[in-house]
Amino acid sequence: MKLIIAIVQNDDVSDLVDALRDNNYMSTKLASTGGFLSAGNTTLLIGIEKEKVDDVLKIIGEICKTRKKITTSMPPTACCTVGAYVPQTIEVKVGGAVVFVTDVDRFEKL
Ligand code: 2BA
Repeated sequence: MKLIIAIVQNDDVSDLVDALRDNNYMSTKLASTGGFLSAGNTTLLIGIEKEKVDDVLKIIGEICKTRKKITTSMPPTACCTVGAYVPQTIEVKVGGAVVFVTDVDRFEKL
């Protein structure tokens, strides 16, 4: 058995969970926050048989879209600042999805 951990953008979650359910794949949604943008995203846990991993990855790839996000650079620490700080904006591409596939040693429903 495998566990797919998929970090997806909140805008894609509803469609993705629906598509997984339509294909008889169970998933668990966890609210999460990206370390770089400090913005909310969603982590899905999907436990499945090894042979079905590619099918699930295909569904994720079809639904999760790449988007551009604008973020503002952090101000330097007060100790080193001389004069006014002018924030810089940075554009980053987020997604479609960041996916980890791991082995499951044991799966039980107790
Ligand atoms: P965030 O950490 O908020 O990152 C959002 C996007 O910012 C990333 O998109 C990437 O394009 C950019 N980014 C991240 N760190 C950066 C840096 N040090 N310098 C410049 N740009 C940077 P994605 O790569 O699509 O990642 C989307 C979200 O997936 C991430 O949100 C994070 O929550 C998660 N993630 C990505 N890689 C991960 C990893 N290796 N381990 C755990 N979570 C990861």
